[in-house]
Amino acid sequence: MYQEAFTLIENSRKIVLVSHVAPDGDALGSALAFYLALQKKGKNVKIFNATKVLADKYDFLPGFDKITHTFPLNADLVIAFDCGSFDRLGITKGDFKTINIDHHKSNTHYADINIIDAAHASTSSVVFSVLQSFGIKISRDIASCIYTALAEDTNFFTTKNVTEQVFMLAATLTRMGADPAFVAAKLQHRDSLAKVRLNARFIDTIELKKDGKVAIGEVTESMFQQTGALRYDTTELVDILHNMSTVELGIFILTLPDGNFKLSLRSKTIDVSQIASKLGGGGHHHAAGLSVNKEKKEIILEKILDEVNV
Ligand SMILES: [Mn+2]
Repeated sequence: MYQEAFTLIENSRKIVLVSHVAPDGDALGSALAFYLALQKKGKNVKIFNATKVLADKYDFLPGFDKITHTFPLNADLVIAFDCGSFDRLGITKGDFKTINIDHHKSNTHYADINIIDAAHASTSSVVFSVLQSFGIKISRDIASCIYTALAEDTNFFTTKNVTEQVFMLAATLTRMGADPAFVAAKLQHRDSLAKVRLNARFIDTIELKKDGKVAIGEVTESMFQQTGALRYDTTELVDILHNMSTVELGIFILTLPDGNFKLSLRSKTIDVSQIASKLGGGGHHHAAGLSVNKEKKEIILEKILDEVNV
């Protein structure tokens, strides 16, 4: 499959790299690593994301300023990163071939070539293998992108999929020039006061269900207006729920501008990927998400609670 992907890339004239909407560090780091690698190969390559305002904590990633929000014309190859389903790319199907590089168990294999490996802790780890198989030298900037993605997606090497191999990869990337303390400082020590104030409002909404085994909390549209926080300031809120000692499942509810909802699920043991997939979403065993129509919020919450037999 790596060989097929390599041939397709070699034969393509205009390549666009895309990651999922509301991208996290793994989505951006993976796409940027590939971008830098293809640029070095002399390919005509562009990097696109459908979300117009990206989290500024990623602004230190090499190539961040090259990300465009207008889908380039006349692409003959689109490569998707860290994205489990085509609709999360925020683009329409076109006259181009597709490659899908990901590590989500729930990935729907929507591309012409699908390089999906759920054994990897991050999409960037898959990207590392792919670039090595292509014989591309991993520069310091590429290593930094891959490392950042790996560190963030494993919650700084604390998730259940962190193995000896993950640390070996982190060590290799560090040897190649990634700087763990620099990355940690950029990602973790740059919160705005608005974000801290949003955390406080969110914490006030938390409710426990099922004898404290399920925690639900939400952020409404008015909280953004009250605090000045931005949508991407909410990505870690679900961890506050999941971090409580009695909680097996955290459910974070985010109200979207159109009144619909996005739910993020985090669990300690149960398979939330399966729950989310049944309801039209997807993700990993311990972390998943789904979109919910405004009329269906209570019904979907009931369904999720019914799935939890704790
Ligand atoms: Mn990922």
